[in-house]
Amino acid sequence: MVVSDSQDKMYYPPEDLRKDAHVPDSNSYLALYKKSLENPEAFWKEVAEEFFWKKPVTGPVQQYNFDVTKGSIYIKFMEGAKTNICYNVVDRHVREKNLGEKVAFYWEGNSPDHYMTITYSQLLGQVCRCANVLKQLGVKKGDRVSIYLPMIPELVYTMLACARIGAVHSIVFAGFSSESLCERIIDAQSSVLVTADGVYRGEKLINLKQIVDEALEKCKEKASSSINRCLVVKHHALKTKSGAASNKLQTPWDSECDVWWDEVMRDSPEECEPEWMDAEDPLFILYTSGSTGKPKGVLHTVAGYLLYTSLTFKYVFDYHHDDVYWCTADIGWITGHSYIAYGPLANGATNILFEGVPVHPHVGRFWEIIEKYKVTKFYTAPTAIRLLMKYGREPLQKYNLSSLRILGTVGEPINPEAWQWYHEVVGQGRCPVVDTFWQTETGGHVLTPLPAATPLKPGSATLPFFGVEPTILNEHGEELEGEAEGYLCFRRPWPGIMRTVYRNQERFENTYFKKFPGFYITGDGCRRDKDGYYWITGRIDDMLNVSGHLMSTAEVEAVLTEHPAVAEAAVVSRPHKVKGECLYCFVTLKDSREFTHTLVEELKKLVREKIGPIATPDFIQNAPALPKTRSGKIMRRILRQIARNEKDLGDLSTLADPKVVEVLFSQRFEAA
Ligand code: 6R9
Repeated sequence: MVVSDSQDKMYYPPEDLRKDAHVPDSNSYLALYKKSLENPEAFWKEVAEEFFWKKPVTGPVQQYNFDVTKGSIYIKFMEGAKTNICYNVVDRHVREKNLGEKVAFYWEGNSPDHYMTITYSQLLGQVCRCANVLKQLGVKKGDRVSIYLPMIPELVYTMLACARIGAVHSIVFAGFSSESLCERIIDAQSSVLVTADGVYRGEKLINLKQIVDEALEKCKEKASSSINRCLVVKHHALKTKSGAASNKLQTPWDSECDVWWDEVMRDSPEECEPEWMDAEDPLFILYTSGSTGKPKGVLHTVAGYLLYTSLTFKYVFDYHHDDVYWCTADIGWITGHSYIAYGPLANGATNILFEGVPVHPHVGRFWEIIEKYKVTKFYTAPTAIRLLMKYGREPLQKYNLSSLRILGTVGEPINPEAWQWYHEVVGQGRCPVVDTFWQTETGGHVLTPLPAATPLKPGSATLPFFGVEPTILNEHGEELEGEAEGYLCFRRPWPGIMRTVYRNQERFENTYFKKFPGFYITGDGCRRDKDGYYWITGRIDDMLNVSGHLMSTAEVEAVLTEHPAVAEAAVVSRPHKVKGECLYCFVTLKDSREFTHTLVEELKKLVREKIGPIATPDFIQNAPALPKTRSGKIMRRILRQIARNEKDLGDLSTLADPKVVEVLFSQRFEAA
């Protein structure tokens, strides 16, 4: 790889990659990009030709309104066409492409002793069986199904089964607490919940069914629970070698509601006609943190999501038939939905489904798996890279990583140090690193390099994908030309963008379209450099990004103030070597309450229980008072500076009581 001498180091695509790449150079990228903006109808129609349509599109390919001042926001692609996404990502390969025997998934369990292979034909059989089971449990087109499963094949079967019968899946990451699960079930009004008895995450055994039962109990307390049936997978890897179920796990059971997966799947037929859906019918809901604290149910629809995840996967990872692709995300997040399930399957790719964690049973697990399956395309998060960097080169040197051709990152800005390490140590200098910027809301990559076409700059997500028109706005909503920094927005939709917030169109419009009429606002700050490259500078709202997971400060504050000793709480982010950002919390106690170690532990536990382990605060500082404006607004900017030990606080004149700051500074935590 050639490195230019300019101030921004550029990394040029390796020659051998360009030979058979889909987009082999920057001119081809520019020509296609131009076409995608100038003639989106023709561009997306051509992409759609790859897929099966029960009824082709006859009207316009895209219709939208992005301007709140002109009426309600809507986005439609291929409306009126009929298709089924499950048919396209599974049946099509078996029936039309003769790929039935091709491996769809290598499943690799938490323990290296547990693994299995699933071909496209086997996938089709299991998905159909599961679809018939769901029907038998009363699920109909349009109904919601909540899924709370670890990274096991049944998770993929269930989501595709929903898509097959036209049910809307709502997957909840199986690390979320019962409280979070309950909130998401109530919002989605799901009629069926699919879960497992338990799972090992590293050394730790988690009793999922118990968490589910607590969640359902809470649902009943808060509203009448919508869940009629709970389908429970017996996680076979939990069985001991002798075949007996692990005695460590007690699975609570309610025979009126609960059904064992194995029992109903056994007799379920392997044939199931797909439900032919309108292009704009809902496909899934996925909850993402919102700045008011309550999660937003991001809604994606059938055809646009299929076209977009399929095309981004093909181009961004320069997918070829003999690739072995691995994305280390969990399907509970959007990255797993788009780039473990739908995108790769739409291309008929061979994919790895990994249940474990990077450091179990040893810190070389990722590298071991890459060697074992000869992975060619590898996609992970900066937080994982930073974690593995800590162990140095040695764990990698034990394994053969020469199969790797392209590396990808997602989830948060990648610091140049981690980028270099990923490129030099993991990719041995041979593999382009595609830094893909996108969101749950965007459905797929929106700013990203194409590995054979885009020269790279470490830390930049580079240039827009086809159909995407980014722009940078200042505080007054003026579009900035050339080199600039401000709010990252988009001027028009692409097929994969969300359609609404489930059952809350108003929140959809307020969150993404109100601030700057005519634009979708991402919530991220961004700089465009002299070469037109985009650099994400981080969230500009009250959101935090811990290990690639987005959460809102308001959500954590709300939990902290639930504790009887806490009067007020303010949460800010502080940079963290591995997690990117971590939670630094200031709590003001009620009179007569004492700030003790026990209290700190109680508060951490509360957050873990209410939100989940990913939200566990790293620091909780006693704040006799919080810095506030005269109108009573907490000045988070100042708290952020205290947490980061930035002494130059600038203008404090709006503070009601400047002395507060000194006190907080004197008690701050030093680096961990
Ligand atoms: C896919 C995903 C979205 C937020 C997004 C931004 C941050 C994601 C990034 C990135 C810089 C990248 N983000 N990818 N920041 N560079 N390559 O992560 O979706 O969980 O909804 O988070 O993550 O802040 O707005 P989601």
